[in-house]
Amino acid sequence: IKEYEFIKVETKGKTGVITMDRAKTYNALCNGMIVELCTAVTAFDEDPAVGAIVITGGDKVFAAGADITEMVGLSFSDCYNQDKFKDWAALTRVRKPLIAAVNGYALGGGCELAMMCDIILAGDDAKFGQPEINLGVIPGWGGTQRLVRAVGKSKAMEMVLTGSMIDAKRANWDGLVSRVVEPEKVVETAVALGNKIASMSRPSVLMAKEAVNSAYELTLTEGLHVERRMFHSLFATEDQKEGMAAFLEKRKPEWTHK
Ligand code: CO8
Repeated sequence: IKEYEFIKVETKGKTGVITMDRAKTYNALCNGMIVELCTAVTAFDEDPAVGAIVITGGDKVFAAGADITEMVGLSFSDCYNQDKFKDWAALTRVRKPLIAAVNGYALGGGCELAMMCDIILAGDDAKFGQPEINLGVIPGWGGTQRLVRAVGKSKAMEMVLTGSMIDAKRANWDGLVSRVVEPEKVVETAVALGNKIASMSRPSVLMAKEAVNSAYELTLTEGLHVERRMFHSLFATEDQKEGMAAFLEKRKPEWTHK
């Protein structure tokens, strides 16, 4: 595993774990950290020994957003000509499930990073918000789009227009997170979830993620079509034969991931 400056990377079982590590700035997402996150996530995506990926900031904080010290002096053309932050798109091209394990603040780009993941687990101390309006800008990494899809227009509007935060309980009610656990259990719960997913047949997992994500992009008719074609195609795998045979023989399946 290569050396990183702003993140720590390890493997726990079959789950790749990426921990943001800039505690002094509440894990503010500097350009270097963004590049490292994308590199580490892509490396895990390509590693056949890994079946799921957890992104966390550890027990205290997830991330307080893009690094404001790096943005304060930018001009319009700095942002526009370089298409600043386009690298983030690498995270949304990952095929393996990404789990965000969130404690403390997930603000601005931190909240957007969590929303780029497939599942968000939160500690009961977690706080989510899009405070960019307080800085004279708006969310720029998908907050105005993914938050609406997660919690609906009215709640997303209130958060984006006022910069107000919601706590873990609200985020759970609103459907932004899948579950809330004790803060010190968030990372281990995310890893356990990652290992559970990684223990399934890999082609089914990848197709399940792709099919669910289609729901964000397609009409219902097209989405159902995509799902059905994927369902059909899984009958070409050895794992479908094994999974169904194992059920009927009342034993655990042994996946070949083929
Ligand atoms: N960037 C840089 N430094 C930060 C950031 C940040 N986002 N957040 C916190 N820090 C630093 C503080 O400056 C401070 O540094 P120092 O010790 O040197 O003074 C240190 O972290 C501790 O912060 P506070 O003293 O403020 O600690 P508090 O406990 O009082 O408050 C908060 C913690 C609530 C997290 C507070 O720091 C805060 O509000 N931070 C900013 C949150 C924010 O506005 N985030 C949005 C940033 S913009 C963004 O993410 C846009 C992404 C899309 C861009 C795409 C463009 C195309």
